[in-house]
Amino acid sequence: MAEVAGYLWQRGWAERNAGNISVNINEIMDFEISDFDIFPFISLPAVYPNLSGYCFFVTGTGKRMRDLARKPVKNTLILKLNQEGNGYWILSKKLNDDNFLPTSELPTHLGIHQMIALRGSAEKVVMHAHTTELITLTQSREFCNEQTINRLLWGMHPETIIFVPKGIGFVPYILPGTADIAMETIKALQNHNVALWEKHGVFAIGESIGDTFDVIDILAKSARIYFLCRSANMVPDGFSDRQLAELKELSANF
Ligand code: 2HA
Ligand code: ZN
Repeated sequence: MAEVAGYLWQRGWAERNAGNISVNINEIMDFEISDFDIFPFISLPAVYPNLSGYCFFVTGTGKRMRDLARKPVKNTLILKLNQEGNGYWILSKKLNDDNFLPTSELPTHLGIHQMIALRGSAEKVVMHAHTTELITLTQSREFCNEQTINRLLWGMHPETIIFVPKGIGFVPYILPGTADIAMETIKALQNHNVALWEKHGVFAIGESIGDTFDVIDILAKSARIYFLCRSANMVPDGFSDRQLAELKELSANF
């Protein structure tokens, strides 16, 4: 997580406290805890029954990716949901420690992890970043729909359709941190690995932190090629439908 947090900062996708990451570490947290009273307990505004007892490694609220890159322990926490799935203990802090809370986007992160648990797929990581190139696209109505945005991004570079064959799901602007944006993001991630929030950033899911970053990086590269063409006063040709179909076929064998 520290390595990728450094990349997010270097790419300019994590200004100030922007971005957050959560990892489902349930499979590696297999020890028993006898005394939960020594840990801070926080109630959740929603219930996540499919995450009952689950453990997550998450970035802290207000923490900076550039700090996390150097000092991961000081900027992250480990939490464990209770049996009801409506609250959690912060296992990495004692009651009298200098506590901080998980990311402000926790409702969206948990909602996504719950969707993954329900369908039983292998993704463990949820990553949010303020990917400048992709945000820029959403500043124009013209690109604020899945069809246009995916056709454009796939057309810029062969790897985009190979590694992101499902494209991105588009989420129209909603106030961040709310139950509404969580719901729309979960919907978008049912058939995509990346959801693009209008005028804000991306939410991506993947099996490892590295792979999740890679998908965001590939999409941003496509957007960058598009903008470089436009700023050189060129209208990019993109790939033809036939070329894209051929690449998609190739991706199926990857
Ligand atoms: O973690 O990016 O959307 C800060 C944010 C909120
Ligand atoms: Zn954000």
